[in-house]
Amino acid sequence: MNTQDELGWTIDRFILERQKRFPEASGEFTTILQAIALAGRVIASKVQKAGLADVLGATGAINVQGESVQKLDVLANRILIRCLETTGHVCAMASEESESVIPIASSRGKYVVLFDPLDGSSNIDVNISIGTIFSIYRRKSESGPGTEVDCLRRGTEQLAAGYIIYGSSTMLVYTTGEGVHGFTLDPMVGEFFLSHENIRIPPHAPTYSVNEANAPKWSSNLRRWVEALKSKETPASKPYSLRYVGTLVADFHRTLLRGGIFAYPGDQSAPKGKLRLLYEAAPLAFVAEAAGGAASDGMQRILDIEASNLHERTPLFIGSKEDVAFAERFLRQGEAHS
Ligand code: P6P
Repeated sequence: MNTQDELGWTIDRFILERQKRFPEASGEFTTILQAIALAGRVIASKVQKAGLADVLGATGAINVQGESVQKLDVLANRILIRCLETTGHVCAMASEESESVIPIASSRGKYVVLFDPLDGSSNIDVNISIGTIFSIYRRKSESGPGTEVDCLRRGTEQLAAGYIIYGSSTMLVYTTGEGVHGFTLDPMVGEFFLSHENIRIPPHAPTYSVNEANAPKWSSNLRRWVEALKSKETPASKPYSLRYVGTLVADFHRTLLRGGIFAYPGDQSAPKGKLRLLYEAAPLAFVAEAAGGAASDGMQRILDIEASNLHERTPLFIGSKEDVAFAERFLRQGEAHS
């Protein structure tokens, strides 16, 4: 794309331009991506002034994850549902904030959208980056409101996936499998403009991102992996630095652009880790692989895992291909009896 175009490539122009390359592509799918971009703009406007408006803090409610629900979580969830249901092309949604599938009444929609409306919400009140993660599938059922059958999918079936990061700037990053593209919100114009075309993740980089406070609960293989990262025997042939924001979208975005590895492993108290397969790990895995990276649960490719329930968790190792492979070599060793 000629990004020197004086108008700039808005996400709408970009999607429509690329849609021309795929004559069979329906405008319906494009409309869904545009609805997500609209939701992102509205959520960004709420996040940017969260400290001023009465949207900080917790609602007092506890969500299906057993976590305290922050007001912006609820707002972001409602905004995404509203933007998507009005497209008329979505037959069902699933959200971290909703215990069960959100069916869209009398829908002829052909698509399903799964999302974490506001990842990292515990960081809202201390002005640390947060994000929205989304995943789009074509429905499996024939007609009518979508059901769990439409939502419990394998990551390789995704049509598109991406995230919006609300940070020093607001960026929307997505892929349909044909490259990964980033758009930065110009708040003066209220539009996302192409800023990072065809993002490629470096094959390795000397950065790892994991919460080492959990190390006492880790397996011996996991501990050996992290110790190896502090030696010169690494894919980058030098000791790695630790960077950890504590918001998945922020830690992943840095890893996508600069390389390295993010991990949220399982441990003795949570064998499947903390992160969700359907609306956190799988969409980011689609983005990582489309950018030339990798994503694994330590044993298998994230995108090959078929979900058996909406909110199931998975360990996640994601980032540069060589760094993920390096981690897998340790994790696949027979467990030492330690
Ligand atoms: P911990 C945020 O609450 C989140 O779900 C992810 O965004 C983030 O990667 C993870 O939890 C951080 O968890 O246990 O390190 O605080």
